[in-house]
Amino acid sequence: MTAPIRVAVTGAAGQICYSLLPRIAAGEMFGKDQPVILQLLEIPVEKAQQALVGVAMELDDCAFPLLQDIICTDDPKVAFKDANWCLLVGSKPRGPGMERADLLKDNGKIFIGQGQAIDEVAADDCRVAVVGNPCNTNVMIAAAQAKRLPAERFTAMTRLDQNRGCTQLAQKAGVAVTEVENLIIFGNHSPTMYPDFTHATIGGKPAAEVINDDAWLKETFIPTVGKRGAAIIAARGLSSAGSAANALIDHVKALHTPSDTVHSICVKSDGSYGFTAGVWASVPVRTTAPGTYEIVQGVELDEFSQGQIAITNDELTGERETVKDML
Ligand code: NAX
Repeated sequence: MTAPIRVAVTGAAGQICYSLLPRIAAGEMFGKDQPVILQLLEIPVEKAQQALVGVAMELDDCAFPLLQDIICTDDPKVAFKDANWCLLVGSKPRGPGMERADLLKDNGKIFIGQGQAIDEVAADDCRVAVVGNPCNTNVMIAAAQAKRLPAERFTAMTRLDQNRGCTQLAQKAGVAVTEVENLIIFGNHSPTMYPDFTHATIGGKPAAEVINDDAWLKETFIPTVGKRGAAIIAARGLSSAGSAANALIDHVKALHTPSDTVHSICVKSDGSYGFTAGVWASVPVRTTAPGTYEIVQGVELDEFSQGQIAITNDELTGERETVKDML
C-alpha cells in the first residue's frame, strides 16, 4: 500500500480551492495510484470555517478512492503538520483604495506566520508552492522564516502565465496549443512579467517566424498575457479560479515529475538572467528528481529581452525593499 502524500492547502474555502481540491483528490496532481490526505486551512472566522465544512462535505460526497482523510482547521500548525506539500493559496485581497505597499505588508504578516509554522511542523521533505498574491514576495517572506527547510523548497506560480501565453500564440498561429513549446515566463507574476516569445516554437519552428508579426508579439501578445487576470475579472466579475487551479496542478506535477521539459517557475534567484540574487523570479527550470529542480542556464537573451527583464526585476527588487523588515 503506497503511503499517502499529505497536502496542506490554505485559503481552502476560496474560489481557487473549490476548483483545485477535487482535482487533487482525484489524483490529477500526484497520480492515479497515489493516495492523499488533505489538510485544509482557513481563517478563524465562523463564516469561513462553515464554508470550509461545506467544502469537506462535498469532497466526502465525491467518494474519491484516493482521498484517505480531510482535516479542516484554523490552526496553521495543525494544517502543516507532517505535510509533504504546502500549497499557499489564501491571502488577503487588495481592497478599494489600498496601496500595493499596504497589500505587500498585510500579506507579508500572513506569510511570516505560515513560513514559521511550516518550518516547525511540516515533513522533512516538504515542498511549498505559493499562489496567493503578490506571490513572488510572499514566497520570499515565507522562505526567510525557514531555518530547517532550504530556500530552494519554496516556489511561486507563474504557470498560469505560461499557459495563457501558449494559448495566445497557438490561437494567433491557428494551431493546437500542443504545437507551442518553450515559452518562458521571466520575472514577477504581475503585468511586468516578460513572456519570452523569442525562444518559443510553434510546430518546431521559431514562433516569431511562424507568426511573422513583430509588432503583434511586442505590442499585443506581451500585454495580453500580462493583463489577462484583469481581463478575466472584467468579463467574469471574479478573478481567475478554474485556470489558476489548473495551473497549480501543472506547477506541482512539473516539480514532482523529473523530465527534460522546461517549465517556468518562480524560484530564488541565483543572479541568472539579470535578476537580483535573492529575489524570487520566474525562470526556466528543469526537474531533476521529484521536488528537486535546476535553473536552466544558457538561454540567450537579445537586447529587447534584457530590457524587459530589467523592468520586471526592478519591480521585484522594489517589492523586496518594501518588505525588507520582514525578511
Ligand atoms: P478567494 O478570496 O476566493 O479565497 C481566498 C481564501 O483565502 C479566502 O477564503 C480567505 O478566507 C482565505 N485566507 C485569507 N487569509 C488566509 C490565511 N491567513 N490563512 C488561510 N486562509 C486564508 O481568492 P481566490 O480567488 O481563491 O485567490 C486566492 C489567491 O490567489 C489571491 O491572492 C489571488 O490574488 C491569487 N491568484 C494568484 C494567481 C497566480 O497565478 N499566482 C492567479 C489567480 C489568483 O489571482
